[in-house]
Amino acid sequence: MITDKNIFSDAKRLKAHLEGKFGEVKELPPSSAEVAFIGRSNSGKSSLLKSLLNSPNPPQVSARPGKTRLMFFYRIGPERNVSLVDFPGYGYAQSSRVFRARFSAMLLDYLKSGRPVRGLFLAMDSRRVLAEEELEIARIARERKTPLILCLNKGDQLNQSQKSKLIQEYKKRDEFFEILLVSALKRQNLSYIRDFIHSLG
Ligand SMILES: Nc1nc2c(ncn2[C@@H]2O[C@H](COP(=O)(O)OP(=O)(O)OP(=O)(O)O)[C@@H](O)[C@H]2O)c(=O)[nH]1
Ligand SMILES: [Mg+2]
Repeated sequence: MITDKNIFSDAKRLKAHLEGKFGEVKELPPSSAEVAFIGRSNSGKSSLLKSLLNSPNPPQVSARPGKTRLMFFYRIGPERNVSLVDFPGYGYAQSSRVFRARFSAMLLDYLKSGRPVRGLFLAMDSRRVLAEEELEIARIARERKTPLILCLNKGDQLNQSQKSKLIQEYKKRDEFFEILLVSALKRQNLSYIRDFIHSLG
């Protein structure tokens, strides 16, 4: 678990452009390597991408859960052929049953597709505990041998003793390729994610 508090600078942000927004996995453009930002609604997927990317069309962030309703497909470039997908979140109780089912189906379709997914960044509010959805994602990632990186987000909301406790707890887990304690808002500890994406291009 990465616990140093390095602040992610503007100079390190990845140049990206939004290639499109898609409601179905089969509509996604071809790519040779991609990573996806997945997780519960309101966990900060779009915020993480917003802090990581330098894009004329940055991901939309909202305090209201259920903001991202399509897959936002970004291409890192121009010299790298890596794509990033910002997913709608699952588990938002207030959205209609139809929407909830659609978002879960979208994610499952994606995870079970033959797309060249080189890494999955699973965002989670660090004040929550792992739920069945995250464990199910971990099972699928293991099956498809895709590195699953758990991003415990909103670390800025924890005090030092809460952070230490969290680190102790997560040390015992073995479902994840890596566990990061981050803050999208304060841009803390984002270098690992950036370097991972960078290494794919
Ligand atoms: N304090 C704090 N708030 C954060 C952080 N990251 C995101 N947020 C807030 O959490 C809320 C949700 O952020 P989003 O990035 O829209 O979350 P999302 O996971 O993309 O949500 P959906 O698109 O609905 O699935 C917003 O109010 C953000 O400002 C963080 O690191 N710290
Ligand atoms: Mg979003």
